[in-house]
Amino acid sequence: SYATSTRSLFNYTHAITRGIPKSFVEHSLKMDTSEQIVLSRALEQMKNYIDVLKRCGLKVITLPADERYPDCLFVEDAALVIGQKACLTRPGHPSRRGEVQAIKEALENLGIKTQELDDPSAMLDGGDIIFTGQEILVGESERSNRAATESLQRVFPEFPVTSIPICGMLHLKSVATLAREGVITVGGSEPSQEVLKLLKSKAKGQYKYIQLSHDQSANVVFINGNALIKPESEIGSSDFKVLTTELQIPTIPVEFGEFYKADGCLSCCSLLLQVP
Ligand code: CIR
Repeated sequence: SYATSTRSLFNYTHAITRGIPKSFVEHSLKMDTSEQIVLSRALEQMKNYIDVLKRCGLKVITLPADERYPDCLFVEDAALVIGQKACLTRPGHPSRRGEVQAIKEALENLGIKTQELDDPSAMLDGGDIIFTGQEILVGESERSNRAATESLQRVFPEFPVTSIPICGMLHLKSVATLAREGVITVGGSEPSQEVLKLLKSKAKGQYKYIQLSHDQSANVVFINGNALIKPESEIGSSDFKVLTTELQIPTIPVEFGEFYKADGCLSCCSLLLQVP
């Protein structure tokens, strides 16, 4: 069994999500602009995603979209929340900095204490952070830097903060996530294999690694004993089979193709919380 004493850290009561601004279609940041986002489909996929969060037992608070921030639906990037404490981030791309204020207010309204990064040179996107229950792994990317890692360590002295330099991907979580207690899924591209090597050599905790063929299959969301995964139509039958058999917990397929066109992964559209 993979069960560890950290189980309770992954039992959530609430999730914060955010509406999709119309500006998402044309103005969201995209590594590859060749595929046109279809807003109606994105809205449908978001609605279904929220339904799945509710099925996992969460009360979902959906903040209104802000047209000024085309990427504001990707709420994961604005904070790292562990228990009743949150560290607000300073998103690495300037167009996203303003997203954090609404998240700060929503967290505080729920009784979660927020702290800021204490170093003005810190840059951090939540998509670069994997909290494993044993430690905080932080991708050092084009969006997140060493100053943020060090600052994050001061906000969460109770967990080791381990920095993982990455390149060739947007975020650490674009290619690796904690799929359940003690289990990390990793994608199959060459840059992902580099990440796997670094995780094995630098992580302080002990993990089982599940290797997948496609990078986007590796973004799994672990909620209250369930794993949200992408459907077979998006990740192919072999990765789908690996996830549904090897995780050994119920898996829930969630379509997310419209968000992937803007480099969004399953985890990016929610902040998972334990509200007392
Ligand atoms: C961006 O480039 O910032 C957004 N278009 C995508 C952010 C995805 N965030 C995440 O996976 N945590």
